[in-house]
Amino acid sequence: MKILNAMPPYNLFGLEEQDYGKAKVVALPVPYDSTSTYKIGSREGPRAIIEASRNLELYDEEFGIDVSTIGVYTTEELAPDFSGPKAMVDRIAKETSIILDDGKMPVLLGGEHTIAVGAVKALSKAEKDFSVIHFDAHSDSRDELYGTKYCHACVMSRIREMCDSCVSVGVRSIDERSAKELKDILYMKDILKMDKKQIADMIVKRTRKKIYMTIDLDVLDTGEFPATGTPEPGGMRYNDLKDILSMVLEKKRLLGADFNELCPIPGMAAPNVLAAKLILHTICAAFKP
Ligand SMILES: [Mn+2]
Repeated sequence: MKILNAMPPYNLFGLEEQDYGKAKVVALPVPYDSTSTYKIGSREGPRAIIEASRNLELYDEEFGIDVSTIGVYTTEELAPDFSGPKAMVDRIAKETSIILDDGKMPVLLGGEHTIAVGAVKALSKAEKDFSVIHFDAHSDSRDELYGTKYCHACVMSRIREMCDSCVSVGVRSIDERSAKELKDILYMKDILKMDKKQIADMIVKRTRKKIYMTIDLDVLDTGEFPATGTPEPGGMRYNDLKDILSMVLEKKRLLGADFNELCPIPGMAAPNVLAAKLILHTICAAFKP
């Protein structure tokens, strides 16, 4: 039974039409935060993003398109695998592979950052010659933490094993060994001195035509985005990040993306709306005519 005056359906952007065949984008909600080491709660992230997204205008004024015309299909929430972090990464990879095999762009809604490892694992089987663009306050370059290599602090170490072209942007938290070894990091301290165009150009120059994007929302400044499990002060502004994404996607082909580490604060809607709007903008940027 369908009531006459219903609120928008419960899916990303509250779209009336959920036609998997026609959809170009498939949103996969992953309510998982089992390896989080500081504030837990990012398992509530996908739900908060979907809830906020149902209250947005679907028209992106920058690109002049309505996201509903692109076709976005939201799957059910992926259940956690409690046999361990590696099993969970494999489970995410399996679901992402199905989406890729169907010729659709996966957009994962986190959940903790480890979800990106599963997505890139699937992508590395389907595609060659792609780069990973990583926005994050943290380098996520530990080899292991608390007995697992599949922890939120090890994300980029695992991704670098699968993809030889990565760039991390906005980093302001890194251990000494990583800082000495890694050459593919654009630190926050350096990009602060550049304008948006220079930052975007640098990312474009360092990456291949085909890209995967993993966006840890804690790359943003804690003033604008306090809702995260591992906050670091001194981050990027929303408008800067949004414009940099527009400029990068102008030159690149987006194969997939994940938005992670939203750890909702009860009663505070703004960070959830920010995350939802950034996802809407990214999808519109990727599929603009
Ligand atoms: Mn982070």
